[in-house]
Amino acid sequence: MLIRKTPAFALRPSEITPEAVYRERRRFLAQIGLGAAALALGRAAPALAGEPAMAAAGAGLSVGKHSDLAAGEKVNRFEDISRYNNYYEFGAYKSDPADHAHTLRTRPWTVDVGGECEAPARMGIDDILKAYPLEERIYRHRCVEGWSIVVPWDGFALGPFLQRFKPTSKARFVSFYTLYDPAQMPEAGHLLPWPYREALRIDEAMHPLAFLSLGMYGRPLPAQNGAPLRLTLPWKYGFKSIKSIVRIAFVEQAPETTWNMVLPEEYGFYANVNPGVDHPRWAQKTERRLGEYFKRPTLMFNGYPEVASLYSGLDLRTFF
Ligand SMILES: Nc1nc2c(c(=O)[nH]1)N[C@H]1C(S)=C(S)[C@@H](COP(=O)(O)O)O[C@H]1N2
Ligand SMILES: [Mo]
Repeated sequence: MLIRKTPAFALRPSEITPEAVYRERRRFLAQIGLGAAALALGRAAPALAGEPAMAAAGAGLSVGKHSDLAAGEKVNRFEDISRYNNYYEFGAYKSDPADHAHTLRTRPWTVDVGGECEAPARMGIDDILKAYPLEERIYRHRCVEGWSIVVPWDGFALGPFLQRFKPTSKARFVSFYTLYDPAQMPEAGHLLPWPYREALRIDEAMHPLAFLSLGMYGRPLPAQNGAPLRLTLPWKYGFKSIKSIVRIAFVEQAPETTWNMVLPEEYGFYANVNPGVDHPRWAQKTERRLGEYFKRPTLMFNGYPEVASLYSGLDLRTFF
């Protein structure tokens, strides 16, 4: 069986590359007489608040409210966030999505919303963009592979958007599906069951932190970051934050989710960030912030304790 053989994608060669790059860089700096502290500063210093948006491509978004929900932690540079990605439809290396996702056509784009709801609808992306005032939220993002980033996302709360389709009392869960089009996505067809799919319990989806991102750094999302719209769920491991959504379905039974389908022993439905529960291949106690050298402790719920009440009935040691 696939799962027992340790599939090729489980290796994630990209996880090796950054370490090698850092070691090489450290050796080089040591040779020219700079130590580890200078190394850390060398990458961290340019991440000034105003810089990323100016470096980003595309027309600016009109964003109203700005909320820093990462406790003033330094925002990563746009160049890092748009060139170090997980988007398996475009390849398994961190640089693949940036190199290949330009083939993704984000106009026209529609999102079908249906299932257990009174007002199913198909919405065009430009109507979704106008549905609510855009706000900026600076969130931490923690990937289960052990790296993390801080990103200023532009979009709006997921809950009110879902409410407009009037979910019925049978809507206990909500599913999200990424576009599946091998003509635009060179690697869709290998590795995973497609389309990529994710799901939330309905009360998780309605939590005010659950966010629908349409942009980042004040610009429309780059394709590699999940254009034209993706989820952003800051208290969950990154794989829950599904990209390039084309379909949303309200359902009664717990839906299938991509990584849980492939490796159920490794990826649970909830996938809340929890430093107390290790993934079989990656310890979760610490993480490496992109652009920093030293690891930092991982926080319960990724530092968003306000979601804890959603899980009061669950044993968090078993609910990965
Ligand atoms: N459709 C789709 N969505 C996806 C993924 C993917 O491979 N395909 N990868 C997930 C993972 S593992 C992470 S960590 C985040 C990465 O988002 P970023 O590239 O914008 O940082 O996207 C998530 N959403
Ligand atoms: Mo991830």
